[in-house]
Amino acid sequence: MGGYPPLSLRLDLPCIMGILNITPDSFSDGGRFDRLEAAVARARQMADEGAAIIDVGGESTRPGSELVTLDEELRRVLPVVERLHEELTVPISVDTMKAEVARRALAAGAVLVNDVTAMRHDPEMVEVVAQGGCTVCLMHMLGEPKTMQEDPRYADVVGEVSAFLEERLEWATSRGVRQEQVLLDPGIGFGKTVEHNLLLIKHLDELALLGRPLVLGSSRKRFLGAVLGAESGERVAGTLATTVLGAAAGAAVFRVHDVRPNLEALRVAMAVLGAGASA
Ligand code: HH2
Repeated sequence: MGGYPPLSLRLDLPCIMGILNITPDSFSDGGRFDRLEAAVARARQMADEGAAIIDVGGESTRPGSELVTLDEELRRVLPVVERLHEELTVPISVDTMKAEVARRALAAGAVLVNDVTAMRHDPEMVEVVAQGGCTVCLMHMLGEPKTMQEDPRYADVVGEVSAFLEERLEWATSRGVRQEQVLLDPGIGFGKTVEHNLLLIKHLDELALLGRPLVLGSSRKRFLGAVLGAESGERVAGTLATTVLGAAAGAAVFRVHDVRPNLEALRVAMAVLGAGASA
């Protein structure tokens, strides 16, 4: 069954996944040690604010970004996962498309692999996840990060994203991954226009019909700036609107930068949605 820790993610209630980006520009210009300390402090703060998962990523997948080498990604991610595992009790997710990074992060204490390529990038990823028995998030992306925002087109974005996620779920389960390990994500901003993103959030409930918990990653993304007519700024209030709509549609995990406000919005949304249930 592999030497990894047992699955320790409970998703019976919607929860917040805090984003921890370990990219050179993420934490001021300190050296490696300073950056490690800053990352640990940021993770601790997000855990204190109520994050149920910390998602550690060493490779930016923003539109137009370049990919990093395996060695560099390991250098960025592993020390952070090790320290968080030692010092915090919050479950750790690793945001990677590389099987070796996932394998080493799981061995260091991570319990979730967040693969924005839905295991299409690295042929060994599926075996790492199947053997590790960890949770895996399979996300939809059209194209690849460097070029995905160049004129993305769909005839029916919701239907196509749904069909893609269904296919990836079947593909994974036919290769030894259990259904219960899998989370699905529409991939907000990954090869989508503003309208595509809005439609996916509007119709999230249709993706919930796939029967697996949904992850929503809309935090501070560009489409919010486009709606608000403000490209700059942190777009926190815009993100909260999507969190509330996502909660109403039954999404399970909200991947966000701003933990406290999103958790508060989620709590209120859940209280309203649950009102009367125990009367
Ligand atoms: N979005 C980003 C990265 N990883 N993972 C999932 N499951 N869903 C997402 O929507 C998602 C993701 C990109 O967002 P951000 O953290 O703002 O940028 P970066 O790639 O630089 O980390």
